Amino acid sequence: PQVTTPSPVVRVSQYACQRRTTTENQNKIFTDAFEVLAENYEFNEIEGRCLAFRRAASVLKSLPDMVRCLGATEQLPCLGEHTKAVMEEILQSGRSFEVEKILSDERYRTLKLFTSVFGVGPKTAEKWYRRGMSSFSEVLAEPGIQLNRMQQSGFLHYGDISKAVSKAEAQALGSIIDEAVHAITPDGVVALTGGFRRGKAFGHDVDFIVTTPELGKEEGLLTSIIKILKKQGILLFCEYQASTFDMSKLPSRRFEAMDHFAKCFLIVRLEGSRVEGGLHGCRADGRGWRAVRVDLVSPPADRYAFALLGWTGSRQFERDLRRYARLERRMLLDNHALFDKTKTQSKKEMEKDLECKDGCVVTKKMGVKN
Ligand code: 8DG
Ligand code: MN
Ligand code: MN
Repeated sequence: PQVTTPSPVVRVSQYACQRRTTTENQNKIFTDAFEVLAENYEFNEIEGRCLAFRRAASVLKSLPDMVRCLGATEQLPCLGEHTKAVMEEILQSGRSFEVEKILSDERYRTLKLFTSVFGVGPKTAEKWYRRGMSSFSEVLAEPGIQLNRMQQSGFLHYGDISKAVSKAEAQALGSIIDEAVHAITPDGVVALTGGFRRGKAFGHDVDFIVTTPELGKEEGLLTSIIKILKKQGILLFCEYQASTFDMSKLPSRRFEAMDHFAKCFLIVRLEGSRVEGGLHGCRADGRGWRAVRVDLVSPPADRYAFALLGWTGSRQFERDLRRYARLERRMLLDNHALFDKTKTQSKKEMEKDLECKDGCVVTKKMGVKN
């Protein structure tokens, strides 16, 4: 008789940075549903539940196979009752009533539409919705509304920048940035980061880190790149934020999602002739170019590793990496540096951390946003 050995119990870590995850998501049917729920909680400013669903999605994305019965989730971390109830419903009927209700909800649909515009966050979207608007044409026709520069460009290039950017397009932009940087300084460094560095085939933008090996020489690098792109006539939008980085002020008390390095958020005109295999998706209007969102960040060379790690993402991976550093290694990680906390932390803070670690749920009340 055949002896069946039980399949080995694979322990899945509660930390995304401790889980091997491919770009192949076998559990899209669940994670798509979770994302709708998370987003809806985000719109309603219920941070804890939003995070819980994002965390659950991240766990399912790391699994090599699709979950086919609820029993298979027993050993998995970060899946609460609500999450499991949604999964059960999907397993039984292929859909979730709660998710479908949200998807047909007027407020959710409107906020989702408005926040899809570059420069429009949940606050602005909510404001427009409350004033009774539910379409772009209503927003654009409303006399009392002052769009900022970013939002104007967001609407102007909406069709292009809401379309996914392909790897070939990211590479073409890479060579444009590369050329600009090397025209400024021959030893300049350009690294593709964000989703494309993680191996994704498509992205919503293209993220680059640019710097110089010589410390201090990176100052002014971004403004010089911007000048070159402008001169080439391919800069459709640019918001530049100068560096506010000060090593002597680190580590900052509160966890920071954003960093202090010089950065710019751009919309770049990309010629199809520069892209191997042409532009992604066929163009009905016969234009030979498309607009692409590009982010550039420019840390000093000695902060390069931390900036690269921080900008590679995913957001969940970054959150868990910092949480892992804090709770399992007693260290503080951000986009600038890694600090040993054991020397500086008070007893009270230490106890707080231990609570977080055991509970897995990090609430707002604890004052730790991660
Ligand atoms: P996508 O563009 O394909 O949608 O995915 P992504 O590349 O993972 O997302 P992203 O929104 O471009 O962000 C890339 C990483 O950059 C993400 O882990 C968060 C990180 N990041 C920072 N600081 C900042 C910042 O100031 N602005 C933005 N937009 N992202 C930042 O660490
Ligand atoms: Mn990106
Ligand atoms: Mn980005």
